[in-house]
Amino acid sequence: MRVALNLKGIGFDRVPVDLVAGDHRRPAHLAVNPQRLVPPLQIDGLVLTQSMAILDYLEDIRPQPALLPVGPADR
Ligand SMILES: N[C@@H](CCC(=O)N[C@@H](CS)C(=O)NCC(=O)O)C(=O)O
Repeated sequence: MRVALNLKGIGFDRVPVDLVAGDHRRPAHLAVNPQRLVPPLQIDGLVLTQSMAILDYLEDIRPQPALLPVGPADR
């Protein structure tokens, strides 16, 4: 996700979540993602919680530069 955000020039703030320490099970993270998983992305008033959905959303709102080649075979 960070690679895609950087590639597309979309600024973001990182919120470290230490899985080993159990940060993802604490109220602060559960308030963002009750699924207790990382990475969530808060953007445009939304909270996206699945990596593929996040990449798909970023591709939609900022098509260039594209994450994937145009042709199906190249993809
Ligand atoms: N389907 C989710 C999976 C996310 C996921 O499994 N994240 C792991 C870290 S890579 C996680 O949050 N693990 C914490 C746990 O399972 O308790 C996605 O693609 O974003």
